[in-house]
Amino acid sequence: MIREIVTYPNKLLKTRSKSVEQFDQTLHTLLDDMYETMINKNGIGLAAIQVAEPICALIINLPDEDDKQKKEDLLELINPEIIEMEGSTIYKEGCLSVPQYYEDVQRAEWVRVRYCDRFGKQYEMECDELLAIAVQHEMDHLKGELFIEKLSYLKRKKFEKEWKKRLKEKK
Ligand code: Y12
Ligand code: CO
Repeated sequence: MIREIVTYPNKLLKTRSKSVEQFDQTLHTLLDDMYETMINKNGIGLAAIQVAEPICALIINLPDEDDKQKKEDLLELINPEIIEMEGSTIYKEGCLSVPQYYEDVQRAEWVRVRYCDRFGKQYEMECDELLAIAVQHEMDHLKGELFIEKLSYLKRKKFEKEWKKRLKEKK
């Protein structure tokens, strides 16, 4: 089922998500719905809070070298923790909760993440390039943070002005 995506400035996006304790059918249905919702909106990553579920669950589905998003490449990270990070990189990020806005964000270039799959089995994964960025972006959602909070003062001011104008035009 496709769920509604919570968009900025909805305060729900500021929620600190809670750890998952039950790896049950409710979680599996949420993850399946998140995948359907993300693909429907041409996204490559989504956190549960973006569909109004404040739990530590996120999905990432990066396109392959032919620019195709394959379900077999889908990553589901439950209760993720970054246990090591190195380097620094800048990437122009976008977010389904802040549609049609992209801006450069600085993040670690490499991270090691510990997480559980949908059945509660624990794994560790090393991430670089786009995956490292996606993992950090999605994990920020679990802390109630958006990429726009990482912008410089001036860029943030410009964003707020543009966003207010856009919301007015929508009315
Ligand atoms: C690198 C940087 C950021 C991430 C986080 C995941 N971000 C996304 O999946 C963003 C997708 C996105 C898609 C949009 O398209 C539609 O809504 C149809 C969009 O809005 C438009 O451009 C119209 C904005 C963002 C992972 C890796
Ligand atoms: Co996002």
